[in-house]
Amino acid sequence: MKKNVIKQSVIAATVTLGLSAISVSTVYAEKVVSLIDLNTATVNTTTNRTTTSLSVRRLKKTMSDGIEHEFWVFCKSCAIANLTLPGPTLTMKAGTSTDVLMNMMMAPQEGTATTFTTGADIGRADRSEPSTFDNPYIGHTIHLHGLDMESEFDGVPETYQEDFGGPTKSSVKLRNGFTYQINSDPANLRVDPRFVGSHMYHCHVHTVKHLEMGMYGAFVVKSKINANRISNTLYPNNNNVLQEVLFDDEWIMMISTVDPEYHKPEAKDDLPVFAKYNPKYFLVNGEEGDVGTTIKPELTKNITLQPGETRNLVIRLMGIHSSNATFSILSANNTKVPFTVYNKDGFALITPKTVTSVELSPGQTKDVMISLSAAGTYFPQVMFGDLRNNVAYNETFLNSTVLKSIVKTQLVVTAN
Ligand SMILES: [Cu+2]
Repeated sequence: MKKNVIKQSVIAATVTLGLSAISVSTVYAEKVVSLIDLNTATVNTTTNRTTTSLSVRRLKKTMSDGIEHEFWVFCKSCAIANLTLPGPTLTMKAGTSTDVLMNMMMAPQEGTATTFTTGADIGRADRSEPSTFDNPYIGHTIHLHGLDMESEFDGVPETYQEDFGGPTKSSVKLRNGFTYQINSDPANLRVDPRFVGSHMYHCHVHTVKHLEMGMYGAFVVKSKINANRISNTLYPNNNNVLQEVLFDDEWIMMISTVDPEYHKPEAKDDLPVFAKYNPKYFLVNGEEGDVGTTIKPELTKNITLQPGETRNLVIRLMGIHSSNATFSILSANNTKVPFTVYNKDGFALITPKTVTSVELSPGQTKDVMISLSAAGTYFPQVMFGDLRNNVAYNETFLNSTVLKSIVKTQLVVTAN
């Protein structure tokens, strides 16, 4: 069949709700998370491959109830002012290769800090007790969630083949840093064209604790043919002609939860706290929702339409939460607006599905698209529910204090 490339998707639900045009004088600042294109990173002169170096730092964050909690976040430029939860968004083209260096340098993790001054450990800092390196909770890794990686580069300590000596949790890779090769050589294609879509990366050391502490970020695979392809699949239009579906704008929504018990310094090793998860804070892009009808600027997306223009916005839902989540888009008069799901877990659905809400389980991603052709304001929102019974969290859940368990965001479409 003829490949017909057109800009506008015929599959995505075209939304013309006749919302009254609003005059928007305020330009909100969407939350800025740094974007690292792994393909344009510095070329390492020894390996001749692009190399990006990530580190880990502590970030103190004051939540909406005024309580400060500690997080651990990935960073590239790690001055305190640059630290974000989630960590930087990583993007690369399918069919390319790159290296990501996990450069340690965060202390302490789960104990008191010591900075080493001698031998090969100079400058390295980690906890001082116990004095052995047998504690599995020293160090960090980068795990590309859902991508096909060789176990050596998969960031899962339990399956490392350390120095050909078999798996060990006290790997030098965890302690001193390690270069993860993300390859796409033809013989061993690991980031292949099927992966075009949304993925996530996270630390896989003592995963429950380190995820909870904030060690995650978006990993977006783009098509080499056209970076604005929503997937590498061609879809039939109304005339049964295959065509690519392109987006114009993208909005990442990293969905996560916080149980403060996990953030206490004493929450380490395998304490009983890890058996019971009771989130108190619910986050989209590291931000709690606001109360009532107020929407935080950080949770606002602005789209401007030129006369007669339709723009396709892909919303990349990434679930790194430890609960259930339901995503929907509300109109200004509270009706659910349809959108189309194209990818699930970074893989194209055979048939895109137009719906008015989607569920997102822990570890899932979904790429959904909405076509915008008229001025108006939409309210994409995430409702959180208990993983054990899918009951929506509310203020009296299990007698614990739960804050703002619906995170409302805002999509402001302005027509020129
Ligand atoms: Cu970690």
